[in-house]
Amino acid sequence: MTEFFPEVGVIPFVGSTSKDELVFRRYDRDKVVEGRPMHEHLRFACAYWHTMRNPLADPFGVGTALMPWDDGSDSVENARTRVRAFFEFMEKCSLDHYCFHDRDVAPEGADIAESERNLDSVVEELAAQQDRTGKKLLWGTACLFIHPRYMHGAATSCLLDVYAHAGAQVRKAMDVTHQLGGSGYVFWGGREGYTTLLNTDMKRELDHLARFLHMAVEYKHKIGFKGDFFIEPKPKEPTTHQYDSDAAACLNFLREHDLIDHFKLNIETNHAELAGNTMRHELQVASAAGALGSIDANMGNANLGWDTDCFPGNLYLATEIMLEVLAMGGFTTGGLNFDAKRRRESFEPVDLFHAHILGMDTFAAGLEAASAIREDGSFEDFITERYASWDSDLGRRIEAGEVTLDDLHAHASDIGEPGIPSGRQERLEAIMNRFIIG
Ligand code: XLS
Ligand code: NI
Ligand code: NI
Repeated sequence: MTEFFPEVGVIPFVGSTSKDELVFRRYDRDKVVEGRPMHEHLRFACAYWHTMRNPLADPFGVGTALMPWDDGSDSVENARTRVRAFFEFMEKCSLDHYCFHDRDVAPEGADIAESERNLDSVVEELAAQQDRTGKKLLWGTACLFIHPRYMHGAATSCLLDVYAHAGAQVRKAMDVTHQLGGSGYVFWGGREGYTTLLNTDMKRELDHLARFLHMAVEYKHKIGFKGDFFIEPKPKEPTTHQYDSDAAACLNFLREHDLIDHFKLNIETNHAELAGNTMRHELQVASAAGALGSIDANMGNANLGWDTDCFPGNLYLATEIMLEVLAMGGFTTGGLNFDAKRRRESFEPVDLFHAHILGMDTFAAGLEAASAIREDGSFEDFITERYASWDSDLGRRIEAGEVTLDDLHAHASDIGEPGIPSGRQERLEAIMNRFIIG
């Protein structure tokens, strides 16, 4: 157990009064909240690409991350060693799930056959480590954005041959996700968008994307994969405009192309922010459509307009997120995936622990605050009261579609000018603070 991170042991829960570091103050995995243990509510997942493969480079400087377990080569053996380091990290940090892209875990080969052999070898190691530790795969995915062949898109490429390569890669990534018992499979269209409309046939690209997703649904049934399919919205970066720009755009696309029954959404906080939406807005849009599947739990930086993928340390945000998760009755196949990277200056292995502890304690506190808010009922009562006029006979008939504009005209003429109550926003924000400050 001490081979890769000898300087850190299993992170214990010590409670909120402790001033120790490398401990959980709020994440008490078996503590029951609203009838279920914390770990079942939160379903934390560790992102392989950030934890094991992110060198912490930025556009101005090389990677800084120290990874003493990694020999820096592209060998399959090195890839298998990383898997063992990763599982030791998850064990020490009490992370029950993980997520990966095919190319994070195994090197791409000279052709498809070699890439698949490489992946199979690493998947063997992943399966062995899952068996040893009881950790589970939350979702798998295919990386359709790093290789130069995807510069014009993958499932939206102008080139059929590239589209075929993307199909081959997704097919294999689904196979291994199924093999590893993954509970979901994510489609994030990193290059599915455009940088200029001067060279783009948008309608044709979107139709191709829809056909691609239909093929994936067919393949899912063919291999008997029972997990959920998730689409992850993001408005921009790397392309100027990404087709899956936000939750509403994704839902519209899925409905238009008869895919709505086969997909849910994986909502990422930083992507919501880039789309100019709040995270809570995105979650409610998805939830209202019965399509809130999973969450990439990170956050942006208000001063930087790009995907900074910061670890989520914002209690207010975590509380809002957990309010939405609890309101939909909790996750089923999804969870909270830390799609987050340390800052470039936090380059030591121990910083991986500090970062995940920050995220886990923040969400544990958010869960408890959200549960207390629900028990208190102030917001629910306020909203019920705010819409109370709709509980009248006329309100019910409008909602049932039984009322005409003539009826509204008659009613409005009868009652005169309506009395208008305050929205009380600042009062409600103060109530929210009460639960967060404690
Ligand atoms: C990038 C995305 C990516 C997906 C998985 O911005 O968040 O990491 O979660 O492909
Ligand atoms: Ni993500
Ligand atoms: Ni992201």
